[in-house]
Amino acid sequence: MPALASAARVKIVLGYSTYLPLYGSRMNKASDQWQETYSVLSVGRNGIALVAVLWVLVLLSVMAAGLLRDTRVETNIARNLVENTKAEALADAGVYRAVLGLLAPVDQGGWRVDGTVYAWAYGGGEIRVSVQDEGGKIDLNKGQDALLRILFNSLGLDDQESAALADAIVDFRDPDDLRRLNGAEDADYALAGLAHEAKDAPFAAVEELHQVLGMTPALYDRVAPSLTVYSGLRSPHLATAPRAVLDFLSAASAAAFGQEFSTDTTVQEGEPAPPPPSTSPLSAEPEIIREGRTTARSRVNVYTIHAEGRMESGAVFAREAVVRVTGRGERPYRFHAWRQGRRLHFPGAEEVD
Ligand SMILES: [Ca+2]
Repeated sequence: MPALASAARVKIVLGYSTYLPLYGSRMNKASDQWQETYSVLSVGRNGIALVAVLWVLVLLSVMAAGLLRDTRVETNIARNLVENTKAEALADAGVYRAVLGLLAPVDQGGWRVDGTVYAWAYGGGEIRVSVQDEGGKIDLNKGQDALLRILFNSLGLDDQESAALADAIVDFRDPDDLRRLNGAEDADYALAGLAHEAKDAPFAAVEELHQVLGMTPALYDRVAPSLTVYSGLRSPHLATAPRAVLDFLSAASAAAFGQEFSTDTTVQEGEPAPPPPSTSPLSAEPEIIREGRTTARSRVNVYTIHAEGRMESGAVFAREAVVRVTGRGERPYRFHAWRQGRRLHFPGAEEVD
């Protein structure tokens, strides 16, 4: 037993002694492999993690940049909106200041109505206003067809086109359905595929000219500043006529048409061109920066006020209003139209959307 026990112990010892080194070497070998594999895996994992972190950083940077840009754009939009609203308020203030100027006669400090440009500093910006006497324009409801023909002729239309448009305008406003030689009544509008007919009633606004057969938007833009529905005069009051009206009248034959126009005019031949707008600092009171040619006013008492407000940021807003000034009672003036106008007095300024 002792021998067996000894042998067993030896075996056990041997077993251990032979096994343990073996086991140890296996363990060591496995451990080495593991270490090797692990180190390879470890390097791979570290690399992947690094790449992932870099991608996340890139993604975050892109998101941050996008957010920053969006914020900047929104801030700009908000600022532009505020500036544009301020410019609009300035223009509207200019309209009311002009009405005040129209309530007084010119010789008592009242405003001129011949397109003279007034300017003053106000509310952190600048206001420029001009007033045009509607009496100086051609009345769409009263203007004779001959006058309308010359008007379209002077804009480059040939004789036939001019006659057609002039007749179509008269047909549009006259109450009957009798077609003039070159005109257009209901049947012609239907033939042209238009949904509307001739109005057979006076023009309520110059904009209705768009509905007249043969009128194009481009032609309308050119002719509209010379037209009105407020004067009630058969021929324009020349003293206060806008430059466009005078130009076409002077281009026409004075011999043929001169006697058809009213002669209460102070228009002088060869008058100097209006001076350029002043660049000196403005005062808070309206002052003339571009003079017209007359201090006359027609007896129509309806005026188009063109007012523009400009902020220091460059935001500009143009307001156009048509006002009838009576100076009587509780309502000494009444607006016929109130719309956004085209920029005339601040050309080249930054457009703010
Ligand atoms: Ca008619």
